[in-house]
Amino acid sequence: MVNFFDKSKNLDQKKKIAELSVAIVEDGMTIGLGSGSTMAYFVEAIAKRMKNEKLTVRFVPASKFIEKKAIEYHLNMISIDEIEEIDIAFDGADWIIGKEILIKGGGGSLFREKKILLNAKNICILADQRKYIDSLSECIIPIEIIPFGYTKTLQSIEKIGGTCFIRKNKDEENFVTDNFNYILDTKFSGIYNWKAIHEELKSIQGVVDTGVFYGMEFNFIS
Ligand code: ABF
Repeated sequence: MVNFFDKSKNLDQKKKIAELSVAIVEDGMTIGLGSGSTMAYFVEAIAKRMKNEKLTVRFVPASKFIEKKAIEYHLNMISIDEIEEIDIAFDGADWIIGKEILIKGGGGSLFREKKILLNAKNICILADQRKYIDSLSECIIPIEIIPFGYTKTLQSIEKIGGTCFIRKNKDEENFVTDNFNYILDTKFSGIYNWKAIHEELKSIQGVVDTGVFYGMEFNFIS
């Protein structure tokens, strides 16, 4: 089974990719900030660039984690509800399948990340080569669900072939997303049409969204 959480962090490569990516940012842009460890490096790198150049850039953070990082580096932030559109959204990914499907959500921010990417004119995915795969015969899909009645939602997902593990935090309590929801890390075995799985999951009452990202034009920086 492909396990999200079993990846070496490979931090040097992530840092290099992040430092490469900030060159794309232009004065006057509104930039979407996804979440994850590579994006934390991106915040550091863009803050350093902005210290040396006079750039006016606004940032739209996709998670409380990256918002905290951006505050630490004094980036000018704005809410997604205050802007028309995002010029470029930068984000990481857990798996990249054939360059048209991303599997995301290892950090638990999938809903907000998807909102940012869906409202961006351009999308840059920062990911080292390890994340590129041709297909996944087995994969863990993070699914964000409403806490009320979550056991029933879980049973509905298992009825369509998922094996669900409710994500726990470091205190062994149910992990709670920035939207006060739960995450079910769900294993599906056998080569699946991940788009069909996503659509089927989205039709289950109680499911907010899944970590399957597609139907967007992704640009990749590796
Ligand atoms: C985020 O980036 C999440 O969707 C995903 O879990 C994470 C993976 O990237 P990294 O390896 O940089 O932490 O967008």
